[in-house]
Amino acid sequence: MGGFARRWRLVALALLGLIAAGCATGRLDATKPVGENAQQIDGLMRLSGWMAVGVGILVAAAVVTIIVKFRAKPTDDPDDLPPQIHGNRKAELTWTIIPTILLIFLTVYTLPTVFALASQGDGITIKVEGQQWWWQFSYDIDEDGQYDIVTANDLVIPTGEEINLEIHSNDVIHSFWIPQLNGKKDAVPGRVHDWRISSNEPGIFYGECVEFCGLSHANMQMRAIALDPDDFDRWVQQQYDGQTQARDVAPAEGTPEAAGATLFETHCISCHVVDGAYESAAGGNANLLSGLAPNLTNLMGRTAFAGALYDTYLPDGSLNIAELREWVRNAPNMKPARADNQQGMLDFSEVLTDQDLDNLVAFLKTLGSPPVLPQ
Ligand code: HEC
Ligand SMILES: [Cu+2]
Repeated sequence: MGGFARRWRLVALALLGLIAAGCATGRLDATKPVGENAQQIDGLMRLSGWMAVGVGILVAAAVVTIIVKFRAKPTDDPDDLPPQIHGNRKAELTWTIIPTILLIFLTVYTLPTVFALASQGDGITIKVEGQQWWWQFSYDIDEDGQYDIVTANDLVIPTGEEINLEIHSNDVIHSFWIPQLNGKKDAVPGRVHDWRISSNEPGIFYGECVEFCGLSHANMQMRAIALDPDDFDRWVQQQYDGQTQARDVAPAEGTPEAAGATLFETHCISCHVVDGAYESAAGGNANLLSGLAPNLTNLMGRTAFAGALYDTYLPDGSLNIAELREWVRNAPNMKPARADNQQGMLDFSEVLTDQDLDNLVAFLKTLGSPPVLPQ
């Protein structure tokens, strides 16, 4: 095979690779909308996409036709030029008017969608807080102005409702995106951005921070867990039960859980809230840039931890003790964070003994009950 053919084979392979990479949608997939908002965006994408395909085919066909039809023939005299023309009113009008009509058509379809997506839904309102590098969600279930439930990384929502989101940032600019539920919305410090999401079917839908926000930006993921309204009510009750448990039920003396609780008070309570007193969760730790650390009251009720980077449960349903224990031992090792401890958890590998770690994990296991999963 000659060098020429080999070069073309390489180019073809590279192109194929590029195309294949575009197909690998993974867990973030905007082409499979499950709610009203994402469906509207998807509809627009398809409309403009197919229009572009049509225009592309027409232009390519015209170029090929012209190349073939007007190519120089061997019999042509190279000095004999064809008639030299400047401007052609008909052609100029055609390629001005057609795109104008296409663009007006697209505008007419796009504008109502833009306004529809920006309007408020009739469902519950959830406060979303982005911070380096995890998401916090706060619910005011009884609508008395106080947050009743605060959770992290798992955004649990009822199906069939337009959920209103109030998107905040506690440090730098982030962007909230769960592709199957709606488009992107920035989280900007000092501002509240209204947004909404919805799902027509129960399921787990993956999302991520999509505005570069520092070291662990790629590890700032989340999961929307859409539950049937009955299951959602069960989840709310489960969260309340977890709060009561954390507040009122102390581990029996002399148990590993009790030893873990004591260690937790010594090493962890400066950042984490576990008593269900959610007001204090927002009180803030002065050492953290965001002021916040995940509320752990219902830790066992979440499918993932550390910015949804790690699964709380293994496929067989058992607790992912190995990674949870390693996280408590040396979190920066499992998720890069700034060395000055302004973000993320501290490295406790020099502080806690193996026995301490076992006791702490035993205590963490008492926080809430296993998640309510979509049916
Ligand atoms: C300096 C503040 C700070 C201290 C002290 C601290 N943490 Fe954390 N912790 C954090 C932050 C911030 C996160 C979120 C990190 C992330 O996801 O990037 C976190 C995350 C966690 C998580 C995962 C929670 C979730 O839902 O994602 C667990 C579990 C946890 N910490 C346990 C502990 C334990 C146990 C201790 C005490 C040994 C401790 N933490 C001490 C700040 C702290
Ligand atoms: Cu971010």
